[in-house]
Amino acid sequence: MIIEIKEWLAEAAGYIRVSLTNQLTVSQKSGRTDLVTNIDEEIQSFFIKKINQHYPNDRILAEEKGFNTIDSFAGRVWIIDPIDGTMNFVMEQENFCIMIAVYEEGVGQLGFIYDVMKEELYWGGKNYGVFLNERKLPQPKDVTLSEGLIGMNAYMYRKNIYSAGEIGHASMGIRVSGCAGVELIAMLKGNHIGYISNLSPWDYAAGLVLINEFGFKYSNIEGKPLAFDKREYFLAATPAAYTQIQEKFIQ
Ligand code: 2AM
Ligand code: CA
Ligand code: CA
Ligand code: CA
Repeated sequence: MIIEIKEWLAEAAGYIRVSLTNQLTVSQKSGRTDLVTNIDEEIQSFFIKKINQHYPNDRILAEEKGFNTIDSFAGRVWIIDPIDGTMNFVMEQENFCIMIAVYEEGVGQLGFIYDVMKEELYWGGKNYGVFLNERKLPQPKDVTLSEGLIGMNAYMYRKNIYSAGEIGHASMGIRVSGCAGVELIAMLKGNHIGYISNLSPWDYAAGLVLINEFGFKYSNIEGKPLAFDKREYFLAATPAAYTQIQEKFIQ
């Protein structure tokens, strides 16, 4: 399964890179800053077709076009974000990812975050470790809040939602990439100590499999398990920073 998924990702990423030379069709979803392109939809359809061909009994949860709810997490479930960071895709032509997760009976088994323009695939599985392309990544250090950079959602920072502004000021600095995948990659590399945002299940499903391998802590921002059925405020961090954020700023 891992080899197959890697082949699909390589094919999809190649298609996306070529598509950047053509005119994109960009539409608004809920508003001016919530975009979808023809490529998001084509890439999602590509993966759904592959999964239906090879694993016809599996369920699929994906961001676009009628796949964004699921009746049950029983059996094997694929969770797909065909382009994470669509705004970056449209405006920057970089800093966007393809994300795929495989869950079984609600437990994350495999996660893939592909930074398309850097051609960097971060992937791994339960009790398997985390890899960047073919190289196994080392465990990041358990750094405290005051010692590291933290990724944040710009709106939460600006409005100080759940004290995001104060948490940022207690850290070494905030970073805002506009892409959940890029933020979770920064944690896997040990560059960021955490990430605070407002996310849907396809934004975090793959990343959780990977950060879990490294012992990062994660939950909704109030400390409850992530629901996987709605958008909610999200916190992931090193164990040390997670505890500090919960105790000092949230509760
Ligand atoms: P997306 O590009 O796949 O929609 C930063 O905005 C991050 O939050 C991105 O990873 C983006 O994923 C995600 N996000 C989730 N819901 C969003 C929304 N309604 N508007 C903008 N970004 C959203
Ligand atoms: Ca979107
Ligand atoms: Ca996303
Ligand atoms: Ca998306």
